[in-house]
Amino acid sequence: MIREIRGVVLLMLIVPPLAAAAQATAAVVPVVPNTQWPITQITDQYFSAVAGSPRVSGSNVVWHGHDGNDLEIFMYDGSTTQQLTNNDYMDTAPTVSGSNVVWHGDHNGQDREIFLYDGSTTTRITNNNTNDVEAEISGSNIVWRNSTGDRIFHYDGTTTTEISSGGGQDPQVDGSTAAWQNLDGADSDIFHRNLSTGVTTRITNNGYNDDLVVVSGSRLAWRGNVSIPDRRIFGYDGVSVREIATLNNNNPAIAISGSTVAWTDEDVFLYDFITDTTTQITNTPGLDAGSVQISGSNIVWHGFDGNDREIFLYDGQTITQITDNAVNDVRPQIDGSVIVWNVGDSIFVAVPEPTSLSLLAFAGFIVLKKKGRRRLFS
Ligand SMILES: [Ca+2]
Ligand SMILES: [Ca+2]
Ligand SMILES: [Ca+2]
Ligand SMILES: [Ca+2]
Repeated sequence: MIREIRGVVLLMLIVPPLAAAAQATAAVVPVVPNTQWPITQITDQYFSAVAGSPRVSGSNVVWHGHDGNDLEIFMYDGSTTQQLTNNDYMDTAPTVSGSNVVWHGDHNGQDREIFLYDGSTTTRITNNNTNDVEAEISGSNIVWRNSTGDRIFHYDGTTTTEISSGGGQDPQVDGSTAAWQNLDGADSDIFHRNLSTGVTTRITNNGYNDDLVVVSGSRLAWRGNVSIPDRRIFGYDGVSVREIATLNNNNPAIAISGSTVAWTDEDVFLYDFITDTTTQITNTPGLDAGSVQISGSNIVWHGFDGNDREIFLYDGQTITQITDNAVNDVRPQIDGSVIVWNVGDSIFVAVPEPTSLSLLAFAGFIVLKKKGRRRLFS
């Protein structure tokens, strides 16, 4: 009892005042069939769903697949598939930013190291005797966790810097901001670092575990495990912490892009940092939505259609049901308007057909180009 009271007092002292979570507006959007997003299967190789989704940046899709001996890294560039590794060790968990791909491999069958493929050559970023894992990349900034004391490292294309000296997990990076959760001896808190200035800021300091952090520019969102069963979504706008939502479900997926946070809490919800409003996008109780991802105004997730899981896309106006089949389509990722996901051991990609408007613009461009040429040579 005394401990409980102490805990409450402590919480009141160290938690900065939070804006109350805004009431969600239910703007439940009707679902339309997919008429504009042709689907291509890009591999039917063995794909370990345990290691996570395929990842996408621009039109580049990366994944690990089995070459008959062990796992290798593959990249599909929108038309052809390239095998980036060919060795005797397990290359897994790739992620991509532009033409830069990072992953970890258990080099020479020993501990795991981080590798970078820059579009032409592959470089080993780490060289030690312990596991380097959880690599993420944005532009030329790479972050990862080393298993010795759970230290977090940053590589800027030239230099490696230790950005957490211990207790770090789940590093994320976007542009010049890194974020991660870090144990403070009692529980985990959220930290972020400006990778340009080298300044690290502790975002939370409370008596419970904060995790699942996502980052977009200087904005963050994460889950606060306030108590059992009180789980909430919090956000940081670059200046202060705000409470975004109280969850019904303990295990949300959380994503962020620009000023928008998306999460699943059985249904799909959006929060906008600028307007400070929450919108409920779906209303299918019991048909749990999961694996939400966001890029700009495009949000993807998988949801149960009553028979199996399908991929859905909300573009700010309409929900399009991307898949409609009898198999489980799961773990979508999106960058721009390119969506990737997996079905069992296979990976699929959907790229929208040019709209009539962009076809017109393209036709206009050809006409202008021809006119220009004619003028040039006449
Ligand atoms: Ca290999
Ligand atoms: Ca290592
Ligand atoms: Ca905490
Ligand atoms: Ca399906």
